[in-house]
Amino acid sequence: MPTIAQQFGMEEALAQLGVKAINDGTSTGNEWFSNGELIESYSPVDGQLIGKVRATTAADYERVMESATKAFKTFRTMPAPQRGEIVRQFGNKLRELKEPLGKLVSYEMGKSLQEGYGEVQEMIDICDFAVGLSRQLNGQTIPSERPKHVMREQWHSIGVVGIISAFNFPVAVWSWNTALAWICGDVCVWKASEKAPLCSIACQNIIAGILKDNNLPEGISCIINGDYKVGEMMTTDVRIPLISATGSTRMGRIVGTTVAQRFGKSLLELGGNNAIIITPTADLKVVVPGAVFGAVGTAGQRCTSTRRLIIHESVYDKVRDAIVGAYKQLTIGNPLDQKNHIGPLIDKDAVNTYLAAIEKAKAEGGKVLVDGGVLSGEGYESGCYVKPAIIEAENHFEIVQHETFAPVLYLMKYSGDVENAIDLQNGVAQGLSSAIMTNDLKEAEKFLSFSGSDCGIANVNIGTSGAEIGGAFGGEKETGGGRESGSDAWKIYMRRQTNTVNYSDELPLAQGIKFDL
Ligand code: UN1
Repeated sequence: MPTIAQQFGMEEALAQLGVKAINDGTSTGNEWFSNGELIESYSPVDGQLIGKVRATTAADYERVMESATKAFKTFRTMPAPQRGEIVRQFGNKLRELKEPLGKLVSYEMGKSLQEGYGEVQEMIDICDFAVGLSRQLNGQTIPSERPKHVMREQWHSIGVVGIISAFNFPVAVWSWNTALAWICGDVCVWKASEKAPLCSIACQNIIAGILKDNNLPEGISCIINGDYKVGEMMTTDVRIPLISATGSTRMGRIVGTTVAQRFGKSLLELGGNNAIIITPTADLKVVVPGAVFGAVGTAGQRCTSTRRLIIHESVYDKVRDAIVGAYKQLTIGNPLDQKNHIGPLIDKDAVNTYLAAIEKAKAEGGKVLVDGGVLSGEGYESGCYVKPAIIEAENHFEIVQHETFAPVLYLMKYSGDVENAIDLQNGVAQGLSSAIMTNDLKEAEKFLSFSGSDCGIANVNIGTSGAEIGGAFGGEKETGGGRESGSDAWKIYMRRQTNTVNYSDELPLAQGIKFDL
């Protein structure tokens, strides 16, 4: 019997991506070195060892930072549209390698192959976006109150950008940051998740080839690997003016305070507790796929995953039955096999967290509508496959107030006006994504108004996950307040400078102050 890796051409994919059995986990571009311990990457798909990555030591990190700080000095002098050209080539290379890279994401992280390809597509999309943006890093001119004076604003490169990414989007989140940072003239140091380190090797190989073809120096794209201690090297390092970190609220609290203490900037994209409000006029044809994909897509391991459905009492039974019915159609198994909807959780710790959440919800009075549990037997040998669960619960339950990175969906009722649903939706500490299903214009606009959803993302007749790259991505409250990818998120990768130029022969002071000598 061929193994899953053989059946789905993983060996060829790894070879195409330059991922070896043992890889150095530290790189400044085309140079690779690493003196730390080996991190083993096991696939949650079949429990097999895919490869090993050598972690970054303090000395390796120093070498990276020397290279990055040096590269910044030249990279920032390159005209922004020329930097855009590099990102254009990177996007094209990703188009060529979409299949192997999508497969690696799926096999190392466990998301469905479709979602693995989707993640690479997100990388391609952000590259295209960044290429256009490389000609639009515009400042403004501002009327001066003084005669013969000009005021303007410029955006300058900021320096070395430190990126800390999570296992659930092991390639896309890196590219959201790098594509923008590079066109802005910054250089990047990426600490990938130790749960998906091979993805970082593959990405670095892709960009390193492009940098080499363009005779660009080492240090523009760097990777480091290891546990949180390697991340700490960056968060405490005054040479890194911006840390962009994706992960749990617990991690973000530590990163945010550490970076703030040294007056660095941070872009935090942390936990979500995303709800869909389902109103009496909601169309079930939209509600069911939206809610189900939101809750079980990526096995509930997106920060945008749907955790709560807030359903109007008048349609509660109908919506509940439709969702429960749809769960019966779900197939769980090898995510590389496109007949399956749901792959495994990332590891056994995640499985234990999932099981504990279900127990806690029950203990708090939750009523199980679709029972969870760990799957075993043929195809489930990794021990990471779980059944998506649905639990009727109350918003104030402690477990409902927390983000559990697993497919556990809480159902709750609201009565009366949509404001009551919005109160429930906002009644959590997190503020990433939210949605309303309605055909009532007034309800939709209330939800989007200043007194509506308090989240960074608020959708109408769309689920909570699956944002496009063109919008600014991120959330409020414990989600951390950062914005990545589209809109004007590029500004965080630059520093703003206000210039006032006097072309008169006098020195008039602002605010009309007289200072005669
Ligand atoms: C994440 O889970 O960290 O909106 C990012 C989405 C994806 C990105 C999720 N485009 O679901």
